[in-house]
Amino acid sequence: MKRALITGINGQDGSYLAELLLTLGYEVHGIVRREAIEDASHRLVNILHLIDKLKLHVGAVDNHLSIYKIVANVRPDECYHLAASSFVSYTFDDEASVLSNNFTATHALLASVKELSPHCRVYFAGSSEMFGNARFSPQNESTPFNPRSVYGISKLAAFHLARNYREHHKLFVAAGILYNHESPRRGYQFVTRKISTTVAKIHLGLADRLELGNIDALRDWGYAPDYVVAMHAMLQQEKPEDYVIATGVLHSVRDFLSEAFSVVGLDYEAYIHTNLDHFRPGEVVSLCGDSSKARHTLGWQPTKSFKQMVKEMVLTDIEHLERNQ
Ligand code: G4F
Repeated sequence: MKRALITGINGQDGSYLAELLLTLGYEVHGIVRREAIEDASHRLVNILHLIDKLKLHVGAVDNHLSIYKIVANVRPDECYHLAASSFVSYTFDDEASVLSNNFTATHALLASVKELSPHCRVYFAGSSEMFGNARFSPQNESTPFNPRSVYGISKLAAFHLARNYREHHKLFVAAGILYNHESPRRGYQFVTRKISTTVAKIHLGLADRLELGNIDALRDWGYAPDYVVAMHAMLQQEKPEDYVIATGVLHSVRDFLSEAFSVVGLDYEAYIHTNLDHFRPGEVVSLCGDSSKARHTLGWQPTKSFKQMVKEMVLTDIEHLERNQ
């Protein structure tokens, strides 16, 4: 039986990945913060349905000793490093935590794996934010990086570190350069979940407006459960490489709004209020991914359309709210 260790197991991607690996017969270990264990009903909500099947370890990913002890204890065959400060807006306000969480944590994990489990295969979660203000569109694995946020910079620094461990220490480290990916488990601060949950509230008479920033911003939005399939596939290849994972289709926040409100038969224009506080100082313009390499090498492809995904998010939020009313 293969043993996998997931950092960020209680997040959107971590929870879908844990489900996938359990289905494939893995022993699945995850690292969570002590606060999360103490407030499990909120902070472990994405994995509560799996909790009896998982082996959770309390630790802080940016603390070398903590990670070292967990890797020594688990001795994983595969390690998926998903934990990160990932909300781009917050990263404008708290640069030090972002750098520490995203860079130091990657170093702690790679260094521990190198010392203790050098045959372990590592997945590093890179991001389209590393391309930032990209000079070419769509972007692929050869497109030059040009990050515009501290989040993008921290991910890019960690990505280079991961490559360095691959090239100099011969560790099997594969990196996914993932574009936005959403689902009913997306954090509430991200625009898609903010919209789906507010549409659900409006439909149930619990809200009457939605405040947003730039609704003409464009994103390449995919479906999170599809993206964890790609992560796993990357670690099953003969050689560790980097892969862009994206749909290759751009939609605006306005498109998302229109689809989401149409699920409940409403016109979004009647509910939207612009809040300048939600505009970004360094907005990335039209990041769109070319995932030909992943499609060709991994046999990967998206399974759900944008429209189907938006519908699932809105309907799930309505169901959650009705259940908790
Ligand atoms: O949902 P968002 O906050 O996601 P963003 O910044 O694109 O980042 C996500 O995807 C990246 C690429 O995979 C990841 F690296 C990152 O960790 C994260 O998962 O914002 C999407 C767009 C932006 O253009 C933003 O300006 O929506 C626009 N937007 C407009 N009004 C808003 C709002 N975003 C948020 N969060 N809240 C608003 O009210």
